[in-house]
Amino acid sequence: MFELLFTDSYFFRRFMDVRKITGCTSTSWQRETSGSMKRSRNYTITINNPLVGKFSTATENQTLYKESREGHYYIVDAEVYTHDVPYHDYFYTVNRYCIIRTSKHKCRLRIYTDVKYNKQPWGFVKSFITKNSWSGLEDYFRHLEAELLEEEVELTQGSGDGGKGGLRRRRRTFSRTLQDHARPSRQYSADLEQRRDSTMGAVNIKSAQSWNITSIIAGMSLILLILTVLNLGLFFKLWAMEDVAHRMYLSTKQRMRERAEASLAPDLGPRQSVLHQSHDEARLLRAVLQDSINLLEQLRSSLLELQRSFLGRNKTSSHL
Ligand code: HC3
Repeated sequence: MFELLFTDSYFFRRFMDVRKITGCTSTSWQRETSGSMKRSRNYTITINNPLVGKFSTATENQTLYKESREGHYYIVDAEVYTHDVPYHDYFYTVNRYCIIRTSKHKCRLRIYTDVKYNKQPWGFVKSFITKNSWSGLEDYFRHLEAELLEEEVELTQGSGDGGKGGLRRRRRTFSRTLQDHARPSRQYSADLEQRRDSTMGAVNIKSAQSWNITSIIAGMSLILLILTVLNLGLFFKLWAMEDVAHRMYLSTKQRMRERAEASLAPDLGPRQSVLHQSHDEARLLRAVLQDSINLLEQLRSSLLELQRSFLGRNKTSSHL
C-alpha cells in the first residue's frame, strides 16, 4: 500500500491520469535530523467545480514519521497547498494516511483529513471554503478507495489465475465496496451502471445547488441595490427640506429686521428703543417657531404618506 501511494508506482501514475492531475514533479524521500523522512511534490489539478477555475497548481509536502516500521505500519502527513483557487491564501489541507498490516496479505488504510486556516476569514467565506474543500476531498478519496479496491481484486484474481493475469486494463468504476466484488458478474455490471447513474445524479444535484446559491446571491444583491437607491432618495429629500427650512428662516429674519428698521422712530429715547428691539426679537422668534412648526407638520404628513404607501405595497405582496 505504501508503495502504491507514495512511490512512483504504475497504480498512482494511472490514478493521476484518470484524475487529470498533470505535470507532477517530486523530490525523493530525504531523512531529516528528527529521523522522519520528507518529500515534496508539485502538480496541476483539474477541478470539477463551476465556482472555481478549471485548473490549479498545488504543492504537497509529505512527512513519513520516524515511528513508521517498514512492512508493518506507516504514518504519512501530506500538507496540500492549492495556489490558484479562490481564497487560496486562507487555507490548506492536511491529509494523514495511516497504513497498518492486518495479516500476511492484508492491510488497513485510514485517511484523516482536515481543512486548516492560516488566517481567519469571514464566517460566510469560511463556510464557503470548508464546504467546497470537503466536497472536493470526498470526491477524490472516494475515487481513490474505489481504485484501490479494484487493484486488490485484480491482484487477488491475478494470483488465483496462477499469476497469468498480472495487472490488467480495468473498467472505470466509482465508489465500490468489497462486497460488490464478491457478487456474480452480471449483477455486478448492473450495479456499476446504477452507481454511475447515481454518481451523475449527485453531480447534477451539486451543480443545481451551486446555481441556487448564485441566484440567491444575485437576488440579495438586487434587493440591496434597490434599498440603497431608496435610501439615497430619502436622504436627498430630507436634505432638500432642510435647505428649504433654512432659507425660510433667513427670509423671515430678513423681513422682520426690515420691518423693525422701518418702524423705528428717530425721536424714541434709548430705553424705549431697547424695549422696541426686544419686542421685535420676540416677534422674530415666534415667527421662526411658527415656520418650524409648519415645516414639521409638512414632514409629518409626507412621512405618514410614505408609511401608508409601504403598508399598501406590503398588503399587495402578501396577497400575491
Ligand atoms: C479539493 C481541493 C482540490 C484537490 C486537492 C487534492 C484532492 C489534490 C490531490 C491531493 O493528493 C489531495 C488533495 C488535497 C486538497 C484538495 C483541495 C482542497 C481544496 C481544493 C478545492 C478545489 C478548493 C475549493 C475551495 C474554494 C472554492 C474556496 O477555493
